[in-house]
Amino acid sequence: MTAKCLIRMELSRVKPRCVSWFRLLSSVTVLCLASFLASTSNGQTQLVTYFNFNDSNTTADLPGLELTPTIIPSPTNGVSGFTFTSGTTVNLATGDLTGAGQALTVTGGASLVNNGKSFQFTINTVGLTDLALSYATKRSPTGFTTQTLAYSTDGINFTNFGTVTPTSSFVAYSFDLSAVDSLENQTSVTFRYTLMGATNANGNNVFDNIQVTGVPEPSTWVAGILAVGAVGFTQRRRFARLAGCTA
Ligand SMILES: [Ca+2]
Ligand SMILES: [Ca+2]
Repeated sequence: MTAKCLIRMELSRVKPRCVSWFRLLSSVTVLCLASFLASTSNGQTQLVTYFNFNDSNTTADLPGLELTPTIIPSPTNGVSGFTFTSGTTVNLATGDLTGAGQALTVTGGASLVNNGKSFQFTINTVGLTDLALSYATKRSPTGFTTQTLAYSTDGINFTNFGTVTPTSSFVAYSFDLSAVDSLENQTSVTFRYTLMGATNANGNNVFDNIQVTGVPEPSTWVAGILAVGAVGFTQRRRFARLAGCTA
């Protein structure tokens, strides 16, 4: 028996195995793809960060978790400090079972030091599009009359995007930033609140249930699908080569 003949016999033994490898790997690829799709939100709006202040701190809260970021007095021109008072269920995030709890409170401060002062927080929006900010707020009779909202992608240059005139009871305010493409897919996006108009040291504004939402970029999950597909294809070729099915 010639060497050529021996090789041909060996190949005929291996080829049926190639077919089953192909089937197995195709199934694995499909399963990976299905689980990947199930694990993504497929372009639906999701909570990016959330502050309910029910633990009386300024670190973000998601159900059961304590996550960054943290609300801080702005590094330049920051408010003198925060206190916590009774909160609200207005603008409570879906699925948050912790209730009204506490809320972030800023007073006019001695000599009305906090008029014109700011607080802020910074988030990462990589892979996100169509951002929106919402929160509940109210004022006491001598508290700040105006809240100016601004965003920044460098923490230095801010662009105003809204003004809120709080009333004596909690009201939710929402800002759709989906048209502001410069905020999307950024490692650092800062939201800043600047307060004006308090007429008494104890006059205050109260903030609760600050939400930032976004939509995962289509490119993120499409890239994921392509990556899973590419892995499956590469594995198929590798196994086929090992089994002698292709060059
Ligand atoms: Ca609260
Ligand atoms: Ca917290």
